[in-house]
Amino acid sequence: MQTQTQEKPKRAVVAAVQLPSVTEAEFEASVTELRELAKTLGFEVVRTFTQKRASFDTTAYLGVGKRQEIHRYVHNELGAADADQIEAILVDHDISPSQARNLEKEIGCAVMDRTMVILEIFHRNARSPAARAQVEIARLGYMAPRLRELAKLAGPQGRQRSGVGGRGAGESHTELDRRKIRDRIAELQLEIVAMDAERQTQRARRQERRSPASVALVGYTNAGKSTLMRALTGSEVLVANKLFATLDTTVRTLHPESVPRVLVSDTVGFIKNLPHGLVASFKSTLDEALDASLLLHVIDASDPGFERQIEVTNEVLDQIGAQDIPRIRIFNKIDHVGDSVAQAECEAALSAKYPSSIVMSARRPDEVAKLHKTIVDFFQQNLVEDELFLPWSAQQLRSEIYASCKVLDERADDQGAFFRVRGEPGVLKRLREQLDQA
Ligand SMILES: Nc1nc2c(ncn2[C@@H]2O[C@H](COP(=O)(O)OP(=O)(O)O)[C@@H](O)[C@H]2O)c(=O)[nH]1
Ligand SMILES: [Mg+2]
Repeated sequence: MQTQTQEKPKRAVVAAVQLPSVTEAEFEASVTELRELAKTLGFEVVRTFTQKRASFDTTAYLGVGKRQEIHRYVHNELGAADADQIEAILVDHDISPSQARNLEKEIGCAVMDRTMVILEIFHRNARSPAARAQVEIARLGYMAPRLRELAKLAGPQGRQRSGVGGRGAGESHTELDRRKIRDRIAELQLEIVAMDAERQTQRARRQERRSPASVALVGYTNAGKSTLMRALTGSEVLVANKLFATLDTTVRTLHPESVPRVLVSDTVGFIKNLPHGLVASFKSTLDEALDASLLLHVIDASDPGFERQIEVTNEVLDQIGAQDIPRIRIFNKIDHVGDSVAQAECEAALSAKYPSSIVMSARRPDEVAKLHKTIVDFFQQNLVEDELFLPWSAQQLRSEIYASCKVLDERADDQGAFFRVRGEPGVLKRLREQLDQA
């Protein structure tokens, strides 16, 4: 599990070429998404450079004029706000190793393309062994053609990619030749098959045991999952648009605490413009949502494409086997939909079309509190009422009862105390066993 990183954000610029076949809206959405993805990796994107071209420049993706402009900016000749160094240029397409190398040399900072950025996010989010293996396959698939070209291209120096991709770009893989990569992919695929079987039984076993009440936030990047997570778990310190917020521990307890205690987890976000080769690793990284007993599907109501996004999310959740997990749809960012009249209209339309959904803003504490209550209510449905008897001789268990159940009533006679409680069946069973032994 990851812990929060306190290091200073690395500064980066984003650059993108708009081809004639791409509409303004599509282009804007893709670039915005790349900026969000960069934030997830801990970059502060200080500037975005765009350019319309009939095709990508074969030498270095961007045209020569744009390259010079970025060079001047990166080297602070345009009077950038402060002299902090810009560490990377993130480009919104997949570029060839020679294009990357030329751009890197010319501008004087590391280059990451879209796939590399996404791979690094998946890498950080992959928890299960199967997800890690799947991400490694995608990474090897990404590296293989590049290694070939690099080897041809540049001899020894060409093999040294910049450090920004870190584990993402894999200097350690540069010495692997094509055959080794193919063998490694095959080996990983076999491991995944074995792990799949293992995982099914593990999951069944876990479900049998008293499964803790847990909620997973799913949805597109930028929908507000991490913001909601922080709002629901009370980790306010991290809010205020902190750049590293998304890197913090991704499992927390619902706050204020409830009976039963509810765990909330953030999952890797869906990506609008997901390169085809990354679909499998995305799904397997999302896989941890399967451990939740309730899914909160977060949707950005202010995004014009949200309906299509709902469809895609539904499809993928079905594909990973999450179709039976209860789900609540949350239309977030309602505060971001025009003025108050427009917001009211939008809310009415959404509530009519999606009857049991929640329309809200993660920025409104009263609405977050309502969502908190909805979640607690959901888990309290499963609670059962019971009566426990605590003999005077076993008073040490008294605090245990209060900690793990909701005590509705307590009365005492000369033998001990009687509690009328509500709690999870498994918890009550365990308490009874303890009381019997006492
Ligand atoms: N206006 C508005 N912005 C929000 C809301 N929720 C989140 N945001 C912003 O949307 C951006 C993406 O949020 P984030 O929680 O990182 O999204 P994630 O990718 O789903 O985790 C951030 O800049 C948030 O501050 C909301 O309800 N209203
Ligand atoms: Mg997030």
